[in-house]
Amino acid sequence: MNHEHKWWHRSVVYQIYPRSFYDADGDGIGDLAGIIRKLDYLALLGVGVLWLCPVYASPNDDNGYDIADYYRIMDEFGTMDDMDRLIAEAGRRGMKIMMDVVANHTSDEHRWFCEARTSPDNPYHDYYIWTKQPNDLMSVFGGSAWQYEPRLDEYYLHLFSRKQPDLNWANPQVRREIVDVLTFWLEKGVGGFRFDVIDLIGKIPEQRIIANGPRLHDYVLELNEDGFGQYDDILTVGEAWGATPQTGVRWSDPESRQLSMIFQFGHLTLDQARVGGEKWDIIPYDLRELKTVLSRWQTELYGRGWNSLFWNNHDLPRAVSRFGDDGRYRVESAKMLATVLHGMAGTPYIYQGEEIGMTNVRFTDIADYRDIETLNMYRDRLAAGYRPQGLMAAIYAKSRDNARTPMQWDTSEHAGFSAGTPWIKVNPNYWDINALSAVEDKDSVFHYYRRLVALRKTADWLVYGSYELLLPDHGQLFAYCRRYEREEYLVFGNFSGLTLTIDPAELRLGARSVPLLNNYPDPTLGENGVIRPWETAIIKL
Ligand code: TEU
Repeated sequence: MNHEHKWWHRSVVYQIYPRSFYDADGDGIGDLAGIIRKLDYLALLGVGVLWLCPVYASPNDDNGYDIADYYRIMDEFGTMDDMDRLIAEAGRRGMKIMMDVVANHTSDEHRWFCEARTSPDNPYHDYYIWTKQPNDLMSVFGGSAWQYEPRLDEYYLHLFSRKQPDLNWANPQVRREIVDVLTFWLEKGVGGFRFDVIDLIGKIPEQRIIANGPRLHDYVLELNEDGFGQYDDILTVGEAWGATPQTGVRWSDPESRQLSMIFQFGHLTLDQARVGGEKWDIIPYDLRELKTVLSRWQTELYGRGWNSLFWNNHDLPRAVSRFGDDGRYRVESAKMLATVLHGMAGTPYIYQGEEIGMTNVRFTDIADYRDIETLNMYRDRLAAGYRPQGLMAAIYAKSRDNARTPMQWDTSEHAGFSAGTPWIKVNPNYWDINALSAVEDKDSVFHYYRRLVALRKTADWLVYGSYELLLPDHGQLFAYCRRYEREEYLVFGNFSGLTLTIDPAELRLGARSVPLLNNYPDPTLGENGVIRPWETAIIKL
């Protein structure tokens, strides 16, 4: 390793979707006071950072990813006093707060945009991106990315919803404003930032350059040097759908003064049609490809950059439903996915509910869905002649609402999330799957995650060891070795419900192998080389 050790090399980040985490005041919407009440639960899990999805004032066209004021808290979530209290109370328990910075766009209700659309001469007009001649760019949420503004006889760019106009990063004042936002939150004592769709800020729409624009890294350098780089040890992570392992090095090598790490999505787009397909056009994924993608990131960033490790977030379906078995082997497969991910080099992220093995949801009535992306897709594809049944199947597999149903706390009404009526229905399986029973059961997914989180705090091999993929052509088994100084560890996971037979020597297992963590008793493959359904282990060789 050629670079300095950082506190976040040993930490695990827990992502909170505040709207669905815990509702302390009974209005059906999670809030900051609710997060404060659950801090002891999070401290028990052992995580070091809490990433909050946006909590700023917002009309909620995209659940807070449309910010109307970066300096105010959303009314439903509480007040700035609550926020200060959350930072302090988390800090007392050894946890830092990571803010979600949505700076590619604002809400159309942001003061800047309200001014911008009044006149081409208004100083805020140039905070956004306008044209007289819209091209064929499409919005991620459907339809044209250009919206006509009759008052100006111009169109503004919105890569997301019409209520999310894109900021013009070529304007130095815009960049100054965002640095000011960062400084405001840093002064409050937050420990990190997650930058929403950061790879889009260098766009040149007239040339159809959207991700990875030519000045992207100059802008990020500026955020670093003038903003968070002025403070010690800030953890930063950028959402970068368009990243490759090569650009990943640039993003995360400390020498290029960009971010601590990025979120890349190469492993999470393998189950969508390759040619012209969107996430809704689902194909089965191939484990060999999944291994190739994750292994490339492991080896290419080793000693140069730093990886983030995640299966889940607020935009993605639940991993246990997507890559595991959310029925009979739910517990085994949730532990397996956790092991294979946390066994790698990088900073792991746990999305709320993942630590108890929460699953996808199936609402039979489209009216029970809330997500703008899901609802727009359903409307547009229905109009284009798709069958409702097929659309519902795609929604069950991929809707962002799979991740957004309320956190399941206990077996009381609405899973103990709210004393009121939740803004989105709870998953009815909360009888089986909830935090209270997980904490009480020492063999639960929760306690397994706890052990993984704890291991990262002490095990140098886990944090700094090299990575080598084993059996790359095996279609069900994901196995790799980590090596550090004279120690060697095996991590394996069976990504199937099949019983596999593997020669123990192929996994370098020998008489001296000692299991550290496993989801079945005695995972050393015995004499017959048997790996059971969804079996996983970490073994010292
Ligand atoms: O997501 C970026 C993004 O491109 C998503 O729309 C993603 O492609 C899609 O959700 C996958 O299904 C970020 C945020 O994480 C997301 O919640 C926001 O809606 C989006 O930016 C706009 O701010």
